[in-house]
Amino acid sequence: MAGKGPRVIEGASIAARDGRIVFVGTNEECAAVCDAAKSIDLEGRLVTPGLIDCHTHLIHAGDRAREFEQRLNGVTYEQIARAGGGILSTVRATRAASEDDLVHQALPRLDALLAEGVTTIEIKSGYGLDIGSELRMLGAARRLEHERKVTVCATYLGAHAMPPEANGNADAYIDEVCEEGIPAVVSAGLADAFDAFCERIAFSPAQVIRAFMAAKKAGLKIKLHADQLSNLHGARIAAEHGALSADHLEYTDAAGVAAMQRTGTVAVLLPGAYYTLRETQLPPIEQLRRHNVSMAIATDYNPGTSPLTSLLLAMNMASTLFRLTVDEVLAGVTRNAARALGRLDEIGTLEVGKRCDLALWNVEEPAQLVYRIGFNPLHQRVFAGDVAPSPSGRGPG
Ligand code: DI6
Ligand code: FE
Repeated sequence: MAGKGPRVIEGASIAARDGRIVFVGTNEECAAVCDAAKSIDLEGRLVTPGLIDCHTHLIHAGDRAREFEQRLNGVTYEQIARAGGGILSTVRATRAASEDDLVHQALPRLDALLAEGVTTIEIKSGYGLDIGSELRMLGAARRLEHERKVTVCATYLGAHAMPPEANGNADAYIDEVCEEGIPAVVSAGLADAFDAFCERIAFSPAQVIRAFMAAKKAGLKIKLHADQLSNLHGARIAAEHGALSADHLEYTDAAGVAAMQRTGTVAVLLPGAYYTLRETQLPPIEQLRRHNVSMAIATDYNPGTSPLTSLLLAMNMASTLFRLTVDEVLAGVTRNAARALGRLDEIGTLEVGKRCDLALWNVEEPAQLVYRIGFNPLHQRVFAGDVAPSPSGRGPG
């Protein structure tokens, strides 16, 4: 697939030099212009850009299996959160973990994603909620780049939940995020973007706006967890402040969609959280489509509401639960996911000049990637031109 719409080129060749794509076209055209030092015959396999998981909370300690059980017994996510469980139980475990612990606990989750052809992942902080712990989470996220062949985009989710020591004073906590947290992560060079959770159980629109202003002033891009559980007009607020993306969007209204269209804010859809929470309110897919808002799909991997480390399953859910087409799903984990990270000039499509991040699949057509459930047809992953050993252990060719 290359160019504007997802487009399948039959009998295609891709050439790369120094980690970048230098040719995409037909085999015949390639034979005329390419002088390959090394070539691999993919025997008709489908090649897509390396997949991009543009919204995860991959770094944390502990898990929330108990809480999962409570929810099965009828307790709601909101009730658990208000009783000091939920996000805060992960905060306690994460604060107690070293950076090494955080890296080691995240690696199996990362490996599950890489095994499905993911080459770029966004990772948020937000389970530390004090400056030291947030920096440790972001440091651990960055370290994953040294442990594996993957690009990590790190996001400071300083306004995820209120830390217990804030004693319910959200305004004072937001002051701390603005005056100390943002400057600390920026001077450590540990974050590309800032994110917040705009919700009744988290932060109000006014508080989010205050944090956005500080983040933008410090040179961070912004994103927002918007309208997931109720409509606080998060999508509109995100768009009006120039956010790269507004994520979740189950309760977004027409004004929110229109605002996103005006500013080109990407809609990041997270069917894993929708599924886990047994949500019934669908994001406004048809309106997003009609307004040409770019839609991305991500796992939202987190221990509470989306313990999902399969982007392929998120893709299947996006089609079955949200009714996205195959083309929309593929764009959602490639081009539009790149856009949601502000990296479309670098990754997300197969175009000359971009990094040669590829997923090579044991399928012939894109629909086969989306419709299977619990099956991984990855043949090989290519990161910056580097062919990783295939998941089955077979070499290339
Ligand atoms: N929305 C979510 O779904 C997650 N965070 C957020 O802002 C939940 C995080 C958790 O429950 O640990
Ligand atoms: Fe999230």
